[in-house]
Amino acid sequence: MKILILGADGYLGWPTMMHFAKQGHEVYGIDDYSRRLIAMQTSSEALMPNPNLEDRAKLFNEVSGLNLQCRIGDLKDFRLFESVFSEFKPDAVIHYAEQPSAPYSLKGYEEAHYTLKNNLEVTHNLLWAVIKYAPDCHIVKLGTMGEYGTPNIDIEEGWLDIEHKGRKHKFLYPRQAGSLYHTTKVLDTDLMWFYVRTFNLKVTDLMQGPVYGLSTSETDLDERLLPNFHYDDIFGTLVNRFLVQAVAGIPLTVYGKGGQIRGYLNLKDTLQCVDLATNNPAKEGELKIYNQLTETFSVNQLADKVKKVGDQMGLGVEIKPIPNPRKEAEDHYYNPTHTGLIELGLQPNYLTDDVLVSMLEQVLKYKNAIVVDKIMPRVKWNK
Ligand code: USQ
Repeated sequence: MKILILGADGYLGWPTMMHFAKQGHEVYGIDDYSRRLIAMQTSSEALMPNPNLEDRAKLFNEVSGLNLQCRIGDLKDFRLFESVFSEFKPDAVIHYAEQPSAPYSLKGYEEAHYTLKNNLEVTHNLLWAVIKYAPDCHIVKLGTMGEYGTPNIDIEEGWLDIEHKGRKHKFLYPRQAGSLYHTTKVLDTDLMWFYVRTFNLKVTDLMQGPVYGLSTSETDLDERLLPNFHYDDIFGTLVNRFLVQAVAGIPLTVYGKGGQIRGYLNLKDTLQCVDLATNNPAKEGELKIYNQLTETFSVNQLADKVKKVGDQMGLGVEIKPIPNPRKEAEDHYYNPTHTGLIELGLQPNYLTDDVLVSMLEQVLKYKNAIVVDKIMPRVKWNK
């Protein structure tokens, strides 16, 4: 297949580029380096040095012999889509090109406005590029489990059958997100559903939970191919942050009561899921939705797991709850269905002690690069 990856320089985008090339596909990636820029502006740089996208592509070519095409540009400009679609004619587009940080989206007006504008305009431009230039192209869009929020009923896989006054209808499962970033993903979903039912597009929406890890078959080829691994309060996701805190000797930053439950997955499983979704495309006029997670944990359970393994490695890990900077439920029901991707063949890599040990060993190699000032929450919206 000809696969176009939007957001190719990101934590998920870069490993996805290498993965699809390894599977024998023709891969083209686009990125505007906005994550690198925001990281610099907010002192939130990643732990390991990451060569720029074109240099990474050259390195990957040297170690694997495989070719990655790259382009740096802003997908808010529809002319970039027009140029790439007429040149490359993708069979599938993997869309990661969004501002992905909940704290950044609520840092202030400028950041909120940027997140809203960037995320919706890129999604909307993509939909029109497909309508105009490649109506058969399958869009695989990264959504988020956070779109659903934490309702007091089971979370279904995207849709809900409603019976009301004796009549039945199937609707998108209700969404009520906990940050502006997550809300842009809800709005994306509505945009996609409108264009799917109106223009018969083929779209798969992957409702993903927080991802952890840095190892994939391809990143293991060379340290310089590692994804951008963040541990700061802006881009760092929970497990990655806890690993770095354990190594740096900083008490694990449990926010509030620590009863917040989310559905987590290993970076390796993100690649499996995106691969399965791409190889099992939606039909014309279909919006397929999968809940992309492999297991659920509360913040406290994760802190305990990291402490147990860290202590066995002699790190002397402490846990210290701090006031929650976010407005979110700290003690709630959470039971999301996640069978769709398993039925397609997903073989989960669970968060075992061995997986934690190997991630801690990787982080230990970069212990001296950890900047402690990046760890405590600097953005608060729980006023
Ligand atoms: N949390 C802590 N301590 C910390 C950091 C986070 O207790 O030091 C808590 C948060 O309050 C939250 C949970 O851990 O309850 C998860 O936080 P997170 O920062 O790992 O995840 P989140 O902000 O929700 O966002 C991340 C990605 C986002 C993706 C989302 C999936 O940044 O792009 O969409 O995970 S989900 O959470 O399912 O919506």
